[in-house]
Amino acid sequence: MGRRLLNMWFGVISLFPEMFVAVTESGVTRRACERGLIEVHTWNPRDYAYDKYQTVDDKPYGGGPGMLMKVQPLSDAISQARKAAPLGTKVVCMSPQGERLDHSLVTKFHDWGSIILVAGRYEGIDERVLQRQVDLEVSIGDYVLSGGELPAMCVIDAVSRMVPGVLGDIQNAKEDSFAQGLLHFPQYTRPEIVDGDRVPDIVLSGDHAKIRRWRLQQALGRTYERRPDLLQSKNLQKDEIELISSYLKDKGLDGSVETILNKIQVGK
Ligand code: 21W
Repeated sequence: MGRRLLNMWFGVISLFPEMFVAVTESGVTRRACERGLIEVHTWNPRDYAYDKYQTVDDKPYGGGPGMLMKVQPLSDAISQARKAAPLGTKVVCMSPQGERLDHSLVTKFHDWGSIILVAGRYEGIDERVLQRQVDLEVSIGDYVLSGGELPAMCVIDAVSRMVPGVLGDIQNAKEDSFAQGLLHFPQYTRPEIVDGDRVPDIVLSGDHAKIRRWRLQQALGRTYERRPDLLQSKNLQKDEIELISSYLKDKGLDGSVETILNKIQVGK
């Protein structure tokens, strides 16, 4: 039962395991499954509900709208998944109350080598399941979804991209924009002109040093304009500030170094 080093094992607890074909049957994650670079296994709490109606939900004590996932079927599904998982596999519950998913958390999950993702439905999960069987709660952002399945698939997709071989030789996860901590530069493909809109001359120049410099300038400038929060922890070098300055001046905006530093430190 030896998992080849570097590959990733995903266990999923869900009342809708069929949703996970979105990762197992499409795109790079499908190829990763076919080549054994990732494994996605599902356990359905419904299969561990033994009453006539296979009940998996119940009313909240203390009242309130909606239903909760009841303890026993969910708890048994998690226990079964743990038995099949590599020893020491952590259990992560997708939850609006969780820590926000970002690139560093994705990297941490990849380093674990295996993970069990719990996708909840209804209005939530009995707190004792979280206390007894869950190591960490993770949210994908401050908006309300109908369940934890789409967030779990976000984790599977993002972590899978870090597994060597999943992206092929061309692409390198380390060059992905969030690995760099910057937004991506603008990209263009044929044709050269679309309704009079030209691809920038530099990109067509064939001067790769210049193109690299322009892309860095665009990545820094866009990050400064759209996500200044990403630059706060980056400790920008003088030449990087200069690139932001020239980016802003090219657009007819205030490119003074003082304004730039101020916006980055204050954060917006
Ligand atoms: C959402 C369950 C909200 C319970 C009426 C008014 C997992 C998620 C989820 C869900 C509530 C994630 C309420 C970002 C998400 C998830 C289902 C609580 C209270 N009811 N990341 N207010 N967003 N969502 N509802 O929704 O399971 S990770």
